[in-house]
Amino acid sequence: MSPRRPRLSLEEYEQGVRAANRTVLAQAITLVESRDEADGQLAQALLTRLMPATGKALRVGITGVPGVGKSTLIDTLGMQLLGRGKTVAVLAIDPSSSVSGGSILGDKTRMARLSVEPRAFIRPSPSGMSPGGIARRTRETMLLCEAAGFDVVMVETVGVGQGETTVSEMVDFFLVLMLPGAGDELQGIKKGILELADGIAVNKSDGDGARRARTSLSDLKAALHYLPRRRLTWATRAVAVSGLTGEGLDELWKLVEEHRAMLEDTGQFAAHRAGQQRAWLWALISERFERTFRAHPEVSRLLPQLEADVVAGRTTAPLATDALFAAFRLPRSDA
Ligand SMILES: Nc1nc2c(ncn2[C@@H]2O[C@H](COP(=O)(O)OP(=O)(O)O)[C@@H](O)[C@H]2O)c(=O)[nH]1
Ligand SMILES: [Mg+2]
Repeated sequence: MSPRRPRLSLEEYEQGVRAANRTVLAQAITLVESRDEADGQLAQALLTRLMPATGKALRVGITGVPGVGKSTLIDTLGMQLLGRGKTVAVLAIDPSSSVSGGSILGDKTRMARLSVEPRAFIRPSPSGMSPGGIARRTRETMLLCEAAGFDVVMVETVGVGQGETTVSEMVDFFLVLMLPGAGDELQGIKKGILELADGIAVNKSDGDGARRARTSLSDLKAALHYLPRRRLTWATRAVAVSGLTGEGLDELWKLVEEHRAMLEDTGQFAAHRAGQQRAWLWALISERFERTFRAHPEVSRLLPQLEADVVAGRTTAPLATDALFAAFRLPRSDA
């Protein structure tokens, strides 16, 4: 950890977070994100203490290509929710800003109204090196925000690679934003994401875009009939919205609430949250396992050459994996 950052005591972190002290909450998130081992131990102790205070927020994941209007929509929706007496935390994960932080600033200015509201909290996080563009500690950050008492936690991510799978595993409602007229994509890359979506919003349905958005919406609704359902009790629904004007956001939020009520009424909510916990466990196991594996002296000695051989086609990935696992001295998993 940076020597300039004073480390608070466990009690100070706990009390500060519980009291929704934003400075302490931000410091606690930095602690949780830290790769320093002592920080990691303190972070785990803090999460253990705060666990009983978590689980009460509505967790919403919002995904879509850069420029689709996620931040703008979150700003407007967040303001509407504040108007209804709710408190809102936003975790904005930005894959492009792991070094400079440049576009993170962009995100904060896109949420210009929300970012100055005392009952809102915005945390931009660089996704860094995590697979799929997910910040390494998004789950833990979400739990800290819950312990601070936020009613709604929104996670903004760019739908790239495997990332959206992970976010859909963390949230209660997974919303995919689309642009009007992006119909072709329905057939291809977007299909995988759409199958994970609880709701889809065709955004920028305003001005010149309104007509195209309506057309897209009916295409989308037709296409949704052919997608496999994620659960029997919920058919993915689509709405047209404008994050800029706020048009359709009421309907969108009703959808989120209806979905939540459905999970509770059908007794699926507890299982859903249990699934999130299980996914968290396995994410941590995978992460630690990979770290341990890479740090193994023999593995780290062989890895650069084997990786280069695989890339150049001199050996195959399965053979290289065999060699590495032999080096790691583990019985080979025949999966
Ligand atoms: N017309 C229109 N433009 C929008 C809307 N939402 C966002 N934009 C514009 O689209 C651009 C990208 O928005 P942003 O919220 O940063 O997208 P993000 O990358 O998905 O977070 C900005 O120039 C916004 O002003 C909308 O609902 N309607
Ligand atoms: Mg954004």
